[in-house]
Amino acid sequence: GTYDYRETGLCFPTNFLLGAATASYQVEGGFAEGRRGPSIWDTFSKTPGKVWNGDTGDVAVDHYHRLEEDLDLMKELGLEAYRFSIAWPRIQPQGVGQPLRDGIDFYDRLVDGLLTRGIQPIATLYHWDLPQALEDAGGWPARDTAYRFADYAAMMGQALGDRVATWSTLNEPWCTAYLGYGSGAHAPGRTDPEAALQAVHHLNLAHGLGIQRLRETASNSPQYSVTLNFHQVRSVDEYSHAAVVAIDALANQAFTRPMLRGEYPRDLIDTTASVTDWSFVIDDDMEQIHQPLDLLGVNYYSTTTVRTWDREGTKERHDGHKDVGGSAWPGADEVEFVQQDGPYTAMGWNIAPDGLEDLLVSLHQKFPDQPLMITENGAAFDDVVEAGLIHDVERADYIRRHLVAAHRAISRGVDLRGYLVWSLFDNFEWGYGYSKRFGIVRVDYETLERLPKDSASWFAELIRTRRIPGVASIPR
Ligand code: GBH
Repeated sequence: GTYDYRETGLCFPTNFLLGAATASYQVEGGFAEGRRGPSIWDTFSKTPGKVWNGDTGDVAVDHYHRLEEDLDLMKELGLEAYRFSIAWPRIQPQGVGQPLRDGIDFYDRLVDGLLTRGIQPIATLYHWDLPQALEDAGGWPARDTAYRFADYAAMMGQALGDRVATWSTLNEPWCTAYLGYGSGAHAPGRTDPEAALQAVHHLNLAHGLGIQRLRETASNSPQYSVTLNFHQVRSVDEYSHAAVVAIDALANQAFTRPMLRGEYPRDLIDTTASVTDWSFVIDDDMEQIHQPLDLLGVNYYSTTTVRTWDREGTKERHDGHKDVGGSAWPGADEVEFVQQDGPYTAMGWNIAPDGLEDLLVSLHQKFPDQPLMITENGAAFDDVVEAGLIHDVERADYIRRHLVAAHRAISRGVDLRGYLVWSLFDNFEWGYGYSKRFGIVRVDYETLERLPKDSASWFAELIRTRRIPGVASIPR
């Protein structure tokens, strides 16, 4: 589009929640504390060649040992909400059996520490750190993992259900299924297209069962949600409609349709016909999955552009995940991923706030009664420390433009309840280890010192004034 999203001064209502997000394996460290069991990410990151530089989450940003300091920092920034995830292997080291007291205690202290500081706890049950023992028993392609997840959800509901403001079952099941079992770029690093689709279904089932078990155990009235990473798909030419349909089905509708409508769409069945007949969908699975949600969490970073594959083979296939062996797109063999126009972040992802506006509006059109929340948005850039300060103007500008996009979506009728920046801290960026920094707060990986970047001051000013500040006016 022609609109550049650099408006300043737009105002958000006081009930529009502004906060930040992290995830357990990316920040906690303390990998052997309290009899925590190994997760698939411990195994994966310790397998040579899987993560940049051999980095692991053993220490991460040591949030496990710096909880009080980090809570104080959140308070100083004025965060209204903090989205964190619970490390399943801290609660059940083998993925089954009685919860560990130490694990529960840690999240008890986190939730209480947030509440004392007036910050809403938004808890995600699963942000990719599956107990290794459950992977050994088959992982997400195995139906039993969904039942294990439901038991774990009930345990957490029992432990924290009196205080958590918002529960989210899963973070980005797309990544778990397709990067974990399809492309192999994420733990557990399998490359089996049918296993990826079995994982899709069992993640959906885990979500539905988990919501039901949480509801049974809650003693106040929390909100229930899930977070999905949508692909805002565009095509390059008029012949590529089929490619858009296939990618939209695999990326988006594979989750939204069962969760919000209780069905798998025809487009998904057709796209994956060469891979599976979906005979692992049994009994009343679709009813179990279809549970009302108070919020649908939207993670958004960039857009995706596709073209129907040139069958003469003259064009080079561009797929961000091809280097790791498998495909992240089971059955979509005729889809070519096209290099998109810049500017780009340090991840090489294109910056496109109009994609966020389009995505929010289209979700609202498809699911008109469904309240939405942006549960992740942010950017990695190569930060430079100058005289003890980080003038990360590009990151502040990225966040600013996406907030303008969110504001425009609201004015077009979207029921959008909040915006959480990814991430509060620089942290373990999965396959990229510590080489990519998404934080509004810098972490020095030698000393583990925290240093708020200019984007943090900018974000704090937004929360204080409820108006989108200009980026040039970042307080120094
Ligand atoms: C989120 O994943 C995660 O929830 C979070 O833990 C992570 O740290 C954060 O974002 C930043 O990565 O790969 O070239 O095809 C986002 C994962 C990013 C996957 C964009 C799809 C599409 C571009 N998504 N990606 S490409």
